[in-house]
Amino acid sequence: MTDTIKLKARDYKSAVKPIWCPGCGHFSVFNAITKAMAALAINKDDTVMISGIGCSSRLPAYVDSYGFHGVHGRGLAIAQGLKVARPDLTVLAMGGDGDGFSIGGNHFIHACRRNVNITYIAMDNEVYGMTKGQASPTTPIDWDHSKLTPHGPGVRPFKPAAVALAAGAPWIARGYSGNPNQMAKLIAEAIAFPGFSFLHVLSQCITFCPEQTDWKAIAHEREEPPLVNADDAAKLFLHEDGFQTGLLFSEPRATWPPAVGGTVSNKAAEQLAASFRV
Ligand SMILES: Cc1ncc(C[n+]2csc(CCOP(=O)(O)OP(=O)(O)O)c2C)c(N)n1
Ligand code: SF4
Repeated sequence: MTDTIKLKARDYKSAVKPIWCPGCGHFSVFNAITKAMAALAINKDDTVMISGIGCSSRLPAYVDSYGFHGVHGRGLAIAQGLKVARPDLTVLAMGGDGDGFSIGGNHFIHACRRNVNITYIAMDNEVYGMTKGQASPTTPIDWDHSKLTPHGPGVRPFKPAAVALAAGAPWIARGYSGNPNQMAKLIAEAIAFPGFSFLHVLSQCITFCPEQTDWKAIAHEREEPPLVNADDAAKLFLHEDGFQTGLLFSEPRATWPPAVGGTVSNKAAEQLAASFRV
């Protein structure tokens, strides 16, 4: 089936209803994704959402496109493999801070380095929401709400934008669940960017971190244009407060895999597909 009429954001929602807690920031990311898909008039049949495991990773089920709810921390591996095999598809990977920066941290680093043309949306609520509120890699050092870390995790939080930059990500932006229109714009830009686009979203977990409603007063849109030089971006990411939103860094570079004429890799993919047929 090919879409022939211009679809609205709601047309990109599947019949599956989200089971997130009322007030969860992931609703906002979901709405922004469907808005961006409508703005770009994306063909659902050519689009795939891929995730790991977590509350945030439920998102592909709610979008009326192809989807793959993968294994914890492995969404990026699946997404990159798919894009390499089917470069014609629009591929979005997504998940939480636990999924992407803890168990999936190595995939994150190498996805930034490899620069396959996909979009990665990390919904960061600084906690493991699905497993009931343990500290994650981005939890503040003194967050003392979990019985497992009653005095706080005691380790410095991971800085996703700084790590992405150091690993070679060519496009880095930050959104906030309280600003869905800005997020929709960023997602559309991320999809259009020719390379690995990393969107770090501050997405509140209202259940285990109710104090994150304070983000409303802290998150602020960056007024300056995106940085185009990694040295400047390094200074920004190491010293900023982490609540600056917008497109922060963009420096396009060659994607992987390099063009090889197509026939060799297509043949390999055809042989692999044939081996699965009975
Ligand atoms: C291999 C493996 N280890 C651990 C788990 C348990 N587990 C499920 S979701 C999750 C963390 C989810 O946190 P996050 O990715 O931050 O997403 P959120 O639920 O906060 O959106 C964990 C540890 C699992 N499913 N598989
Ligand atoms: S536990 Fe937190 S992350 Fe999970 S659905 Fe509820 S509010 Fe969202």
